Amino acid sequence: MIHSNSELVTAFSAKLLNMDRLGAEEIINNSQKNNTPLQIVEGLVVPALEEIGKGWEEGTVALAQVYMGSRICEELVDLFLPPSSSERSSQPRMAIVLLDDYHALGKMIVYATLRASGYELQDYGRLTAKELVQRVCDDSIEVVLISTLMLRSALQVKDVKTWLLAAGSQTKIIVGGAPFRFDPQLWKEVGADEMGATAGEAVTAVENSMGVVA
Ligand code: B12
Repeated sequence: MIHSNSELVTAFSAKLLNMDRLGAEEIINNSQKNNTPLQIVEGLVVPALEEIGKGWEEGTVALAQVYMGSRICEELVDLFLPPSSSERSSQPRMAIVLLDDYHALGKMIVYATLRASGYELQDYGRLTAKELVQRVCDDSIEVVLISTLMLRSALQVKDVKTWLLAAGSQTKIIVGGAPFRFDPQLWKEVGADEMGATAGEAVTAVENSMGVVA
């Protein structure tokens, strides 16, 4: 398993930093022999991008490299995460959204993972808090998954919760993304019902909220 293989993560980050898409793809292809797609995402792609992000904070990596690295990952993840499961469950009515943020990769992975795990859900793309509340009410969504990578966006979940309650909606909110991993109490502070630190945990969070919804 990739788990704890920091050398492989560093090798993968180096390919991303050099914008060597073929080299990055080769590492993923080799990893597929002993790992599930989700293990590759959680054990290789996420830690590599975090390593690159640290480099950016420390000033050793340019924003263009962060951007290109994440674009390469988006393309590769799209290739190897299975698009769907044959046994789809459409219960409860669910949607996923990127809330006023441009960090799209996490949402894309959570969406693909849920679909691969048998859930059907709508992809709302990127919306503001106001737009999201409108869509959730119009579509009678029971569980909404919200991805944010910036703190400013994470705090807007509070508005979503307040406006949903004001509209009489009982929709459960599941949140995830960097701010919620950095501060383990934040999901409660913004009024979410569940939080997932990884795409795998998104599946558990949906199962938990189904218990609540039923
Ligand atoms: C790649 C990246 C970018 C890329 C994004 C490209 C893209 N298409 O996504 C680019 C270069 C564009 C970018 C831009 C910026 N970025 Co940026 N970026 C990152 C970086 C390095 C990695 C993010 C990433 O893609 N990770 C890989 C994915 C797969 O992981 P993930 O999103 O966390 O998702 C996983 C889990 O969190 C979870 N998950 C995610 N969503 C959800 C949802 C649910 C419901 C559940 C259950 C789980 C879940 O599952 C996923 C898979 O395991 C992070 C650093 C970090 N530590 O996260 C900074 C980071 C998020 N960026 C940051 C900032 C500040 C910016 C900019 C403002 C920089 C600037 N000055 O211009 C801009 C803002 C853009 C905007 N307007 O939104 C900050 C945010 C800090 C804060 N407190 O708000 C971070 C944390 C870096 C830092 N430490 O300063 N960035």
